This record gives sequence, C-alpha cells and structure tokens, in this order.
Amino acid sequence: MGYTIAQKIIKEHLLSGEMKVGTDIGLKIDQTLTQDATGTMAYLEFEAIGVPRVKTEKSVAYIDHNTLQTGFENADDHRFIQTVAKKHGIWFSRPGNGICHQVHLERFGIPGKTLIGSDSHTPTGGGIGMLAMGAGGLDVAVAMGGGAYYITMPKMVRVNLLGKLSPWVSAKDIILEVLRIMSVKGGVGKIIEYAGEGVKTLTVPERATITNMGAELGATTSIFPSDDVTREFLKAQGREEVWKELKSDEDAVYDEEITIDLSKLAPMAACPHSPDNVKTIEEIGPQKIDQVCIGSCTNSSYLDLMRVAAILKGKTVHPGVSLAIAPGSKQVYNMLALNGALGDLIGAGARILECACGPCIGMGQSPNSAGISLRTFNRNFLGRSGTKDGQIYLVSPETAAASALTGVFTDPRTLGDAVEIKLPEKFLINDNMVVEPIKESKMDEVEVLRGPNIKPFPKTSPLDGSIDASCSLKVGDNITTDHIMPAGAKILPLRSNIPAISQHCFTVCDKDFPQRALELGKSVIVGGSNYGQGSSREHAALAPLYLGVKAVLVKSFARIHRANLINAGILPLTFVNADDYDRIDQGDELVIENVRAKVTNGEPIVVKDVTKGIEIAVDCDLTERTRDIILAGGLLDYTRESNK
Ligand code: MIC
Ligand code: SF4
Repeated sequence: MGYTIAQKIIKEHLLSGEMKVGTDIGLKIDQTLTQDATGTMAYLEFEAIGVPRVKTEKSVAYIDHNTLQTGFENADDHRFIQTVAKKHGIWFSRPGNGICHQVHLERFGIPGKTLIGSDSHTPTGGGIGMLAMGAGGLDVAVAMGGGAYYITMPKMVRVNLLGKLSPWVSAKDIILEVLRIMSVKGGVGKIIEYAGEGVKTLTVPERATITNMGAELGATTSIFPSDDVTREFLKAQGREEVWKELKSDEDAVYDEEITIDLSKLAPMAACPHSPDNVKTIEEIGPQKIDQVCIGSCTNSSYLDLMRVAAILKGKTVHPGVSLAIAPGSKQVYNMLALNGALGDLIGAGARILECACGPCIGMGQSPNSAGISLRTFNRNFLGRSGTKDGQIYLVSPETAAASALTGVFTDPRTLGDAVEIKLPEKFLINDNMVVEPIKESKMDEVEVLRGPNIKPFPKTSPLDGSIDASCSLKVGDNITTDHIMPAGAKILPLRSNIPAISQHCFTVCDKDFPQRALELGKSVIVGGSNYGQGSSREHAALAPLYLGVKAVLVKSFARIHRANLINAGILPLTFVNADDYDRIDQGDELVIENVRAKVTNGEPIVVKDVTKGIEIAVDCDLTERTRDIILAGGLLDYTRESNK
C-alpha cells in the first residue's frame, strides 16, 4: 500500500509508535518557531527543562504579536526573548521583520521537514510541503530540547482541486469553501492533503493561505505537494537548494475525499462569529460596511498586497470606511515600497500598519460599536477584534479592496478585467533583521534579561487521590481559546504574568469567573463540543491551573487545547453519554473518587454529582505517556523527572 505525502514525512520522522490511526506517535522535530505572545512562556519552560542548547536543525523566535508598546511589558518580553534566544542557539526575528508564518515560509521553510510552532497557524508551512503543526509552548520547549512531539496518528483527507479559479476568485475562497463543507470541527484528528490538477495553478503563498486556515477546521495540519511551483518559489527566495519533490503514491489510501471544482467558486465571506459560517458575497448583498483590514498570516503576501494595490491605484477609500493594511513581512513591505505599490495604497487613503499581527489579535484597529469589519484574516470569534459587538467577516484581499472603495459588500467580479500579478522571479532578500545566536562556546557571556513583568510558571502538583470540587463554570459548544483566555492590546502584555492574566480568564462569558474560581480553591469546568478550538495559547490552560481548575469535563476537545490541559496537569474528561451534559449545572458539587488510582490503572471513571445525587460516566482516554504526565502534575514535572 502506498503512502500519502504526510504519511511519508511521518514515516521518516517516527521516533515512537506505529502509523496506526488513533494511536500515539512521537515525531522528531526538525524546526521550531515561537512568537512573542506564547514565546515568553515557551522559553521560561525551555530554561526550566535545563537543556543548554537547542537540538533542532533550526529554531526561530519571532516578535510579531505584542508589538504595541503602551507600557514596559512588551518591550521587556522582547528583550527577554532576544537574550534567551541568543544564549541557547535560537535565531531571533526582530520586531518589524514580520509575522512568523509569513517570514518562516519565505526564509526558512523546507519541503519534507517537520516544524512545530507555538502558534496554531504553524500549518502555513504546509504550503511549501512541510509537516507543520501548532503546539503548546511546552511542547515546543521539549522539541527544542531534542524531545519528540507527540500527536495522535491522524486520518488522511484528500481534497481534490479540479480546474482553475475564475478571475477575481482567490485562494481564500477555496479555504472558505472547505470550511463551509467541513465546519470548524470537521478536521479534528485529520490531515488535509491537497491534490488534483488545480494544485499547480496555485502559487506557494496561495497554497499557504489555504493551509494556514486549515487551523480553523481543527485539523492536525494541511499540506500541499512540493512540485515545480514550490521549486520556483524557493528559487525566487534564493533557496532552490532546499527543494525536494514530494507527492503521494498512486495507491495511497485516504480516509475521506472531497472534490472542489475551482471554476465554480465565487467570492465568499465567513460571517460572524465563526469561520465556517460561509456565504457568497452575492448572498450577503450590498450591506454597508465600516472598516476593512488587510493583512494577517493568512493574506499578507506580496501577491495579495500587489493585487490590493492594483485595485486601489488612483482611487479613494470610501468616506464611510477605515482601511488598514499590515504587510506580512519586511520583504513584502520593502518590495512594495521599492516598486511603487505602497504609494498606490497610501494614495488611496489606506492606513498602513507595521508588519505584524496587529488587528488580527485585537492589537489596535478595533471597529466602532456594532461596526461591520471586512478582514482578510482567519478568525472572527466573538470579541476578538476588541469590540464586543463588532461584526467581523473574513474575506479575500480582492473582496476587501473592492468593498473598501464602495463602502458596501462588493463582489470583486464587478471590477471588470482581472488584475494579473505574477510572482517575482526574485524576491528582495535581506535577512538583516534576523539575529544569529551566539556560539555555544560563548553562551555563558550572554545575560538573559528579565523585566518585572516576567513571573514564574504557576505551581503544579501531582494528580490528587480524589477530586472533590464544585463546577465553577458551565459553558456551551465551540468555546474558543479567545473565550477562555482573551487576547487584545490590554491583556496580551500579561502573557508572561500568569497571576495577572488569570484575572481575565473566561471574563468574555462570565466576568465573575476568576474571583469565583479562586474563592472555591478547587473546581471543575463543564463544556460542550469542540471545547478550546482556535489558538495554541497554553495560557488557556495555565490560567485555569492557577485558578485551581482540576478537571475540564466536556463533550469533545480541540486537539491543541486538550494537549495543553494535559501539559498543565489538568484532567481532560469527556462525557461517555453526551446527554449527561444537561444534567450538571454550574455550582454543583462534584466528586471523582480514587481518580489517581483509576487513571493509573486505566479503569472507568465516574463523576458523582453530589448536588443532583447522580453518577456520570466519563472517559479520560490517556495514552501511557499522557497518563504519566497527568500523574506527575504536568509536562514540566514529567520532563524533569524523566531527565533525572
Ligand atoms: C491567534 O491567532 O489566536 C494567535 C494569537 O496567533 C494564537 C497564539 C496566541 O494566542 O498567542 C494562535 O493562533 O495560536
Ligand atoms: Fe498573528 Fe493573526 Fe496569524 Fe495569529 S492568526 S499568528 S494573531 S496574524
């Protein structure tokens, strides 16, 4: 039996386990990336593990999220990351160099290699044929130290792309169509591989738009073949030598297949407040809009912004619209500046932002009250923009630019002849904003600088014999990490200060939660399906840990968040019978007797709801390794113990 592309890469990197769907496998990790909002914790954890130098082929620390410096906190964190990176062998991408995923694709990504990043959109690297996955900071720390990265062997989905996109329809519309078909839960436990004749019509940055937003499917990752198009891209980046061909075998077996005829797609939008709430622009109709934001790791490539510039050239942004544009990388920004396209954007009235995540993570540009904002980003979760009642629609750069000019939702196909932008034969290559780490022999000369914002990792403890705790919070389906641990300009600077950031935990759903949980001392959270979808931020597990949450009992989990709970030593439980969710209420007294012994022996676990006088059967579903992590009180304790 032949292999899929992902299976081939997995096979080459397998350190433990077998490629059997649903079982635990350990992978050798070639490259890692971190960003600043998750990086501070990841490097504190790396220091705690105690390995002096990274053991990966390449590890890069990016500064792209917390770039709004309204106090000392972010600047202190950047300095910490810069010094810790220099000491331990990590390349440092300075603030201003761009968004981690865009820069990594341009400058470091290599087909056939494995990459994990402390950011859920790390699968962007799948656009260049990497097996690239989002992970919690602690998993990245372990991988930097040479440890394996563990995942559950995923199922394989093949998405056949037929034909070719019509003019004005773009890669964003392809992934919106996949989201419409599969939903935000549809990719859980799966790797999505793109195939078919349509693949060769898409450039690497376009493929990366698609794999980037595969994160919104809940997929483990998404991947494209590495072909002549990949080779051309790498050549234009001056890196042709790292190219290798990657394709699936003729007789590779997929668990699921989806076929999309590219020629039939129309411009689309994901409507509030979920990336899978997809409609065509035509269906939405010419509704008035207030804001347009172009950028983010999904759509801020040279091609994207050149198309936008061509649409805006010589025109003026509608008086009712604020248009903000953040180029994805210094390479993109610099090229636009040199070829005049930046002048076209400025001339039309765009508000140019630095190349960073910016509005995508609520770092500025929050829309007006109830404002309708069209964004080329990947997430439109409630409140993420920083405006609680903001109405965020996710669209392609073409739809965004066309609508910015008219002030209403506008199908770009009404603009007339399509703009033809080709990838340059040579990108502008200047890596002067990437700082090389110091030689190992000199590492003792580097002092790691820590500001007062950096507080130690929260206290962990081995799993208790029994858990006796109240249900401190009950939430519904599709709870995102933006609900659990909101981001934005005010809260993100607290990412290296767990006691302070915990005060914002779940406040989107219930402003009293942090206080209540602290007063209870120990508690359990109850939730619905796809709990923890979205970000890789381990703060969504560390803040509950700090607040005394011992277990989370839900209908189902999103992959990275479940791993983060385990890494934090919080017991992840699922209802055996989903209807039992309705029988528990917030405030109920819950007892899990002999939980330590049951987890140790893999015996069935029962949650007693003392308030209701009922017993509820739950699953814990741990592998030998994750069981030991839970028993130890989290991955840090487990790793320290295993290194002894
Ligand atoms: C996001 O898009 O939500 C983020 C901010 O990039 C996160 C990481 C974080 O919370 O720091 C992600 O996607 O993992
Ligand atoms: Fe940054 Fe947004 Fe991409 Fe997250 S999704 S890495 S916040 S640009």
